[in-house]
Amino acid sequence: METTLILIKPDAVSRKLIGEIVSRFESKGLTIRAMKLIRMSSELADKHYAEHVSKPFYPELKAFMTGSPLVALAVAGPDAISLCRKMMGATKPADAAPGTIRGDYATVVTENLVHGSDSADSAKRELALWFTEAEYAC
Ligand code: DAT
Ligand code: MG
Repeated sequence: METTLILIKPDAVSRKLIGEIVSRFESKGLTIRAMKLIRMSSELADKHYAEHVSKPFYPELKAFMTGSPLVALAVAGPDAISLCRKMMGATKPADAAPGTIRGDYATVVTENLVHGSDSADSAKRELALWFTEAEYAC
């Protein structure tokens, strides 16, 4: 059993895709352990995207992620980390396979609808930034 951090990004919230995206994870058989609609602060963006802060696309990414509310979820299940990444599709929507969230609903890389932790270490680090352990415990 694993728990991963999923963000339903501001573009998905604006486009009223929260229900569609949550429904995909639930229909797959994963469990939503915690969920909140929240505006990402500047400080949280820098921590969450620590690996990207020095990259040329970071200012645009940060402005997008902090510009309006998003939904943060703790999602649990067998192999939840890799399973959710597979269901999200490739980072660039043009490379994302049909049937994935990005493949079905996104067109540009910044506005690619969802974030999902990419490894067990990332999941642990990212979950701690967004939730207390008590919030997503069984
Ligand atoms: P992922 O979200 O698939 O884990 P990532 O961690 O490499 O991808 O990048 C984080 C986000 O940053 C990604 O969802 C969209 C944005 N991004 C990544 N590469 C980019 C690029 N070359 N140009 C613009 N935005 C980019
Ligand atoms: Mg990533």
